[in-house]
Amino acid sequence: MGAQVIQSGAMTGLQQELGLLKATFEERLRQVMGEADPADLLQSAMREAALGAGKRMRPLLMMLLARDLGCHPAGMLDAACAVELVHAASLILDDMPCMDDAMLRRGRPTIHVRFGEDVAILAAISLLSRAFGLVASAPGVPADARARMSSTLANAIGTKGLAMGQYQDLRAGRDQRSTDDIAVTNELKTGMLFDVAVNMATVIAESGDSVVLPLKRFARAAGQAFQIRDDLQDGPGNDSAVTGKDVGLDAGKATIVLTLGVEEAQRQLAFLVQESDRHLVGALGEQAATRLFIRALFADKAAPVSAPRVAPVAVRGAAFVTG
Ligand code: GRG
Repeated sequence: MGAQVIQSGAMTGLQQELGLLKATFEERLRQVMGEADPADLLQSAMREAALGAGKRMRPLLMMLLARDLGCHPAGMLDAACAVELVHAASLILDDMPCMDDAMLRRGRPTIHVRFGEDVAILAAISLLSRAFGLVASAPGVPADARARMSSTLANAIGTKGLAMGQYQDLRAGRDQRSTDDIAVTNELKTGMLFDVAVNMATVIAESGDSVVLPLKRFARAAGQAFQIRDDLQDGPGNDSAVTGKDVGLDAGKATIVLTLGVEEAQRQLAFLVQESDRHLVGALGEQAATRLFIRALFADKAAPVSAPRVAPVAVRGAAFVTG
């Protein structure tokens, strides 16, 4: 059964389930971030970055994957919070004047605009620290699984992951680059947290290679798709009142959208979403809730136009640490 014939009843069921998972996640994240203390600027900046109105795509993906792999989603809660905190730290840093110099994020002033650059940097570091603390002490998860998850997260943040992807984006992003080179950057800065989500879910579920390998391929395709989706939101025709963030910051940068044009980028995106679905079916079967989630995530941007006209964006996974 292709993604296009998934019944709408299944979609309604998913929406209900997602609502419950999201509420459970938000409650745990609020607990983790502690009571508000307006006198403590560092804690306020951390809370603002973590508790702002994000889509929570990564934690929801992790919890749904856990469920599709036969585990209780609650077992993923602290690991899911950890990944969201790493994501929040990356957004703080990405928005700073020395990087993208953004003013608006999730419909509100960016963290450095509101709290100052000094507090923003310290908040990002403290969120990373809290993330590792959560993984190291995740309740109900065996010690060796916690150690593997910590290692996965550590690898994903540094020179084989987000930091390197961001470095390439900032320092080579203004040069003319091949779509393959841009894809590697996107894999590092965006795809890596999809890979972490898959790694953590499969570690907790103790999955074998027949599940892990197709899920890693899924992570690569979905990560590429997600970055194209994000780039499409930066271009003409978007309104920051709708997207909640500055529009036009990518002008002059080498992105898939600016290199191939909006229409071809949409075709590439649709292709990558199909690829993601194919790998999800291979790993989890046709009835997996994760399939519906991914389909819904991209529904607004992956209009099924036609097949890509240039070679599809590489989904090589060359940059990933494992698999
Ligand atoms: C040390 C964690 C760390 C990072 C240093 C700054 C940096 C290196 C990396 C930046 C990576 C980055 C921001 C990539 C873009 C990923 C992306 C598409 C973000 C948008 O994610 P959404 O749409 O945002 O899920 P919401 O607001 O919904 O959570």
